[in-house]
Amino acid sequence: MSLPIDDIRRLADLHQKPRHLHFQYGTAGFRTIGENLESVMFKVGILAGLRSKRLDGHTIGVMVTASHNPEPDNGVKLVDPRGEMLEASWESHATALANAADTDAFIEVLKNLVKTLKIDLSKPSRVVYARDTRPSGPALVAALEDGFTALGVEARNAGVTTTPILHYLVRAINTKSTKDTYGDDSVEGYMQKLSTAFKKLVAGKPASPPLIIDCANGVGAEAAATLSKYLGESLPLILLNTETTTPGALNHACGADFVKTQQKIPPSLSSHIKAGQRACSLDGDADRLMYFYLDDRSQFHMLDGDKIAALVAAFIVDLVKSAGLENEVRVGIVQTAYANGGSTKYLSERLPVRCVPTGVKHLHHAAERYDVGVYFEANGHGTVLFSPETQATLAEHQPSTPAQSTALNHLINLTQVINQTVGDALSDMLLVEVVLAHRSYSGVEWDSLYVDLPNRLVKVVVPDRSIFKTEDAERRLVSPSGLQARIDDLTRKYEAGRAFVRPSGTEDVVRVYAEARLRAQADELAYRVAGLVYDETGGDPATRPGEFL
Ligand code: NG1
Ligand code: ZN
Repeated sequence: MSLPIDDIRRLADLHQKPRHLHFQYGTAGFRTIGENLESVMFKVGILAGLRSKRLDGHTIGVMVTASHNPEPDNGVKLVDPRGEMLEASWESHATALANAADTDAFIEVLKNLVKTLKIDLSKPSRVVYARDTRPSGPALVAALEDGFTALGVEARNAGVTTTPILHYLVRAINTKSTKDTYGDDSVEGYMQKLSTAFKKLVAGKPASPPLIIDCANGVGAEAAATLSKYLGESLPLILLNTETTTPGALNHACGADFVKTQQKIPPSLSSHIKAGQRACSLDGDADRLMYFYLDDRSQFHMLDGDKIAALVAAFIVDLVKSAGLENEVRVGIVQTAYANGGSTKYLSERLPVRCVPTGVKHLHHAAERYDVGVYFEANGHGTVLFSPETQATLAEHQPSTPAQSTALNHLINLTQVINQTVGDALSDMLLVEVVLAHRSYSGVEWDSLYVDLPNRLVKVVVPDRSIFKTEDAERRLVSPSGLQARIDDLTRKYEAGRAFVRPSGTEDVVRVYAEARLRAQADELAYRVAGLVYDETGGDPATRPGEFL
């Protein structure tokens, strides 16, 4: 069987690549201004179909979103059959297809792929797809659907939903009626699974005061509203920033990325939040989560991905011990260089900690190597993975006391409340609420597990970020030569100073991170390192260091 060239050609002609643009499938898939992405969507439709054929007709996911980016941006990423990110070796195939200049070139690349990857075109191809609430979404989805039509893909439209729900659906569809069944393959199935496990985990605990959720004016607002109905009185939620149809509102002065990068409360929440009341922010596709609270003096306290990892990991370790499984089940943590030094110190005194390069695929794969792998990026993206062996151990273990039995049941329910396919703001939120309820913690006690070092993240626009090469999980530069030594000389002058420079995988910038004992020192170190980067590369004068955060 060969490719349906006529259908592909006819539809490809309708979705021509803009001449001047180069696309790259990076850590977040393809991501750029939405109106430039139509040709990419069409091609991704075909690529997803081919990947499904290559994997024997297993269902592949396609998510149309630009996450925490501003509203004019959009993007697309593929999801592999177990609900995980696309296998890394296919990223370059995606890039090659997206950059084929015209229909002829595109068909050539397709034929080559089919040949070199030995794709059996007679296999079925199945895809499930969804989008977030961005205005550019419908047109892009239409282009994606043309890609499905061109290849004859059996495509299931999951409508407007969050990234993690789409990942859940992919896994649920592919494990349906198997021993690894993940849940019913519907949004209701997801809601039912999470809320049922949550209710069991908090049964008998005093009711929590209401939790404020900043929904970033994105698709998380709809999912959170549905979840709230399933949770009922077990967790009262107050949903704010739910304006999914107001132009320009998405991620604007709100959401998880705003909270993390600005290190302050979204102004839209100020009049709603009382001293001590906990609140959290989702990002635009609900896969990142940031908690925070205001203290009695209205001081803002941020509980980011590192604080979530610390809270959750310690809780799981305690449950493993109480269940009598400390010799069988080893809990470990995965972080990136952006993890606050305070968190790394706290965690490594208690657990094995690994540092990996930025990007969910690195974290996820490293976490799979532990029996229970807890991974969170400081920006609030993360989850907990229980290895198949550990899940079997939990299912088979015979507790010898009632206390062991209770702890074991809690662990089993945690495997259900946690979305193990990908970071999931709503699932992570339930997980945090479980731990807070069990520990009787408010934000204050949680925050006091360790003290964050003041830190600053800045970006520098440079003519060519590809000259920046790193090693040691991106903590050191190997190129441009000599720059790392100058960063080291500078960093040594600051108490508890740490700084590193890496090229972004999602934006055309170089990122500079610095932390130090005192706020003013962290800021100064960040700006001085940014200055070094700027001097090295003759950065764009419009973006001198110190003028951007
Ligand atoms: P880049 O642009 O490579 O720094 C950003 C985030 C990552 C990850 C990806 C994917 C920071 C500093 N970087 O990557 O952690 O979330 O986006 O969305 O937060
Ligand atoms: Zn996101």
